[in-house]
Amino acid sequence: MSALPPGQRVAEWRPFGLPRFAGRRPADPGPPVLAVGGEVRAATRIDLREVAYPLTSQRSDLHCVTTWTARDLCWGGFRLRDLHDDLVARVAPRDPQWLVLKGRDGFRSCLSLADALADDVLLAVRLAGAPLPVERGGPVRLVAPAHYGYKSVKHLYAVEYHSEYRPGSAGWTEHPRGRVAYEERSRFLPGRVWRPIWRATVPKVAAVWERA
Ligand SMILES: Nc1nc2c(c(=O)[nH]1)N[C@H]1C(S)=C(S)[C@@H](COP(=O)(O)O)O[C@H]1N2
Ligand SMILES: [Mo]
Repeated sequence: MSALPPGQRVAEWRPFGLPRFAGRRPADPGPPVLAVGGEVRAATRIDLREVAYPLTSQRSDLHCVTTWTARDLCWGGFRLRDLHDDLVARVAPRDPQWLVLKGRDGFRSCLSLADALADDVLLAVRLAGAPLPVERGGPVRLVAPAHYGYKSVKHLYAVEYHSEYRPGSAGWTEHPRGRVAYEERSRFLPGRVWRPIWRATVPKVAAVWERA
């Protein structure tokens, strides 16, 4: 197994987010259909039950910015790059630099397009050999293993192209790139300094989750 990135600790596979989202579940997870829009000439919808992109599987770790890591998760799904390649001509994004990703619980994030086109960025529809359960972000979620977990939006229903970075639900605390290898946990302070600050939020999020 690969080494743990700086500042991370192995944890049990645990569901997590920002405190205000930890207790939420989408009332209706809905079908695996994505609305594609933003700064485009023509918006469209993609039904993932009908696409011809190759289904791929991968084992990867999930690194939450609060310093826990869930190891060796076996995802199945489509490469985001295949979706992008398919879409570019159809929606004609004007100056695509960033993707805004939206989840049905109201959570959203923003990933640079360059990062989103990496081999290991998936639209996951399966986990451990079964359809992705709603607790893990079903019916479809993003998986971006090289980035902190806040980029891996669960219950994904919309993908938008934008020319500029738009902060997600974590606001200014979300790093625009959020690369784990560079410990881009947040802005303004080095990642090392953010470790204990983020870690201190864990009990609160855990309590909210337990109650939900
Ligand atoms: N829709 C949605 N996606 C989300 C979140 C959320 O609260 N809502 N939390 C994010 C955070 S901070 C992390 S660490 C991962 C956790 O994924 P898991 O619940 O599968 O462990 O989901 C990310 N995606
Ligand atoms: Mo997280």
